[in-house]
Amino acid sequence: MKVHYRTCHLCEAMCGLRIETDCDQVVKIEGDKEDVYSKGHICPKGVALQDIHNDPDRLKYPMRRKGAEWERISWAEAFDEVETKLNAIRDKHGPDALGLYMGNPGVHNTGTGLFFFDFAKALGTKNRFASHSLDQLPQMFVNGEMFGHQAMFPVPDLDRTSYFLALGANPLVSNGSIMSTPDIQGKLKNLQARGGKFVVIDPRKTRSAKLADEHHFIRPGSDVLFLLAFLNTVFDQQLLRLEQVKSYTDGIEEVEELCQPYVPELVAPLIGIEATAIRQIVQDFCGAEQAICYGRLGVSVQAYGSLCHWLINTINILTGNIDKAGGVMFPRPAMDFVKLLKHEAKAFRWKSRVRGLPEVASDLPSTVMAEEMLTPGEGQIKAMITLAGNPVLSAPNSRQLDQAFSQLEYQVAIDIYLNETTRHADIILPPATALEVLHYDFVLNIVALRNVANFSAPVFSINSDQRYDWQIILELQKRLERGNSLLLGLKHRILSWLTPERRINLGLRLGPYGLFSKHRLSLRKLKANPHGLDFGPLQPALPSRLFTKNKRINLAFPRIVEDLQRIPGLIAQLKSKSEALLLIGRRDLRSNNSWMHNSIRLVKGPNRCTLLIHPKDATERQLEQGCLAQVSSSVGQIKLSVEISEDIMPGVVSIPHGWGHKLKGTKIRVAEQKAGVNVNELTSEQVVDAPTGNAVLNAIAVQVRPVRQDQQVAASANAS
Ligand SMILES: Nc1nc2c(c(=O)[nH]1)N[C@H]1C(S)=C(S)[C@@H](COP(=O)(O)OP(=O)(O)OC[C@H]3O[C@@H](n4cnc5c(=O)[nH]c(N)nc54)[C@H](O)[C@@H]3O)O[C@H]1N2
Ligand SMILES: Nc1nc2c(c(=O)[nH]1)N[C@H]1C(S)=C(S)[C@@H](COP(=O)(O)OP(=O)(O)OC[C@H]3O[C@@H](n4cnc5c(=O)[nH]c(N)nc54)[C@H](O)[C@@H]3O)O[C@H]1N2
Ligand code: SF4
Ligand SMILES: [Mo]
Repeated sequence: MKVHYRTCHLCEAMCGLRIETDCDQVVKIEGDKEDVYSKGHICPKGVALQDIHNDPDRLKYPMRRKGAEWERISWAEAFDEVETKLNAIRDKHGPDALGLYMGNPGVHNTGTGLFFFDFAKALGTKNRFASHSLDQLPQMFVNGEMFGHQAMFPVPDLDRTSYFLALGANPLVSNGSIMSTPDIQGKLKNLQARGGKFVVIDPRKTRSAKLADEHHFIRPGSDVLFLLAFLNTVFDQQLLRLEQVKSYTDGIEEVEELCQPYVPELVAPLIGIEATAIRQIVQDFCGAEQAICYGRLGVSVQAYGSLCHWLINTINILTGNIDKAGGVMFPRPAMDFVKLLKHEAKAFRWKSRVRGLPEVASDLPSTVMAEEMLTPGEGQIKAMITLAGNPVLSAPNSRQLDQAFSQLEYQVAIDIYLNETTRHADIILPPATALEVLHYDFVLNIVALRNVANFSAPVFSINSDQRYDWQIILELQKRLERGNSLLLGLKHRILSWLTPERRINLGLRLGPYGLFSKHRLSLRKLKANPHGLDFGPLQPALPSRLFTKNKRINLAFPRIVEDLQRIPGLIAQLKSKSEALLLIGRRDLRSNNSWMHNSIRLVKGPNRCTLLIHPKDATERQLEQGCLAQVSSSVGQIKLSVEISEDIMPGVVSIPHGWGHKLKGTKIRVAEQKAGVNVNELTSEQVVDAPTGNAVLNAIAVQVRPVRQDQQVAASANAS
């Protein structure tokens, strides 16, 4: 029997795992109590890593479509075919005819992360997309404008704070996002034990809200007004604390003027939080020694995502809670990904062809992906490469996207499952994954609460006919990159020599704890410390860490000032009476977006893909617990069973995403049995956050009605 120590790559929490194996079998997976960062924490998904490893449906070898069937082919044959097909399409239609979409696990996968950027550039296409435009793009945009770099995420220093205000986040279930927090529950309880306060603003009384000292329901999509009223009160009651930030912050007076109209009394009836409660939150926040305003998906994937995140940052800055212990801070990771990506940190250089939505950090928003495939003309996408992504379930208006994928001339999928997106592929190139790959979390350490480093060697070796993700990406780059052949030959030789281990070693040695520091960090040193190394809590880093040209933060940057012009329209909309219910999302501890439903361990038990609705709204619509309801939006309709609960705000309903596995041609047999329905058949790609084009997946107007008994029989065949 062997014991391995490994960082879990599934979510952002970076839990250390202790894995016992016997030959090629996992015997046990538990939290590693000695892990410097997670100290033994684990969630059900960490244990289910073995299910991915053992999954008989997991793909390991290249497959080529042969009519409705698939045939296994060799890697050489697969690469030859991809090279021929993609080059032919590019020769005929130009580089933008190749589209590329990278999904969420790409960020959690060291090999992919290390080789992706060069590969994407080599393709030479403007049609690049990523799951972050279904997620944190507004945060990235605001970071870019305020701190000069899209990856400069302010991270909540939870261990040392005394007030934590969370909007649109459910960290007890997500395990923290853009805030890598193993055992977030423990951290929040410690905060409460220190006499601190945890406050949640969410249209649903989530697990996090139940732990909180205070929870306020808020009308979905209206947070921007709450935050404007928050800032208005800060100015009005002179609660600013500028000592620290004044020397490097501009635009304070302009911000004061911009939020002047939004007094708590104006916004209160529109958002559903009393003016006195808003003022009290502001007073408590500003009265706390250290406080954090934090927002995640609920305030990011909504129509005012950029404004919300701008206001959140501005609140932290103007109340003196940025760059100080217990406020929001900027990590100094051992391999400094933020610095390494300095040259990628650009935006607004080109626009999408059809709708004119902007590029940020070289990607166009995924909301334009379908139209770029479907609209004829120069620059139309004819072939797609999907890498660790399942946009057919994850992106808005997924029916349209499904159709767009189905009419492509060619699709290559680098993926481990034959699922809703990859079923359209002509060829699938499956990489080794999970317990088979090395891991060093150079991406997530930019959002970690401490500066830590941890290296994981593969637990299992791979067969000679499997390939690592980075090998696949590099081979594609070699075959598709255009330029001077001599120079390219040299470049590709260097890239091949720079294996993941060499890249990590270089990154560590040249990083802040490397060669030029007392720590002398190297990969060898990390390997000798299997529970990781801890370089301590986050340290103040401003203004030197700023990437803006003048090393200053401009609070009132033009793009956001312009976006504020949408607020009167929002107010008018909120004042008008509507019969519609507002749809929001929901995450479950045992899901991971769309792709972990093939683990029996994770999907067993009652159906979780239900419509959560308040008793009052259910009664008004004659909906009963467990009955089938039809939910329709301007885009589509789905049928699913009703779960009545007081935990959801009246006027709001919730459906989780990542379900809807019963599409023809997939091979995810467990998931197909617990198929659920796809909420993104209701969301629209046309409704976006204006400055970025980010998807709007919350606050969707829907109609809900019961499905008549005679229709239920037919529908239940589709909604298990
Ligand atoms: N309505 C609604 N929609 C949402 C959300 C929501 O809250 N509500 N959330 C959004 C968010 S935050 C996100 S991040 C997106 C996610 O959107 P996507 O990233 O598009 O979707 P995932 O479900 O993460 O799909 C991951 C894919 O990667 C594959 N995969 C897993 N591991 C590996 C690996 O090691 N290598 C490779 N090559 N492939 C692998 C899986 O088989 C799967 O096909 O969904 C978004 N969609
Ligand atoms: N178990 C599990 N963990 C995950 C994932 C998963 O699928 N499952 N996915 C991972 C990914 S990709 C991400 S991005 C993170 C996301 O991490 P979080 O953002 O913490 O997770 P969510 O559960 O999406 O939380 C969003 C919250 O916003 C609320 N909300 C919806 N609309 C609004 C609104 O208009 N205003 C306000 N104030 N709140 C609103 C929802 O009720 C919900 O509680 O989680 C990661 N971790
Ligand atoms: S919380 Fe996240 S990192 Fe930790 S075990 Fe669960 S899935 Fe893995
Ligand atoms: Mo995400």
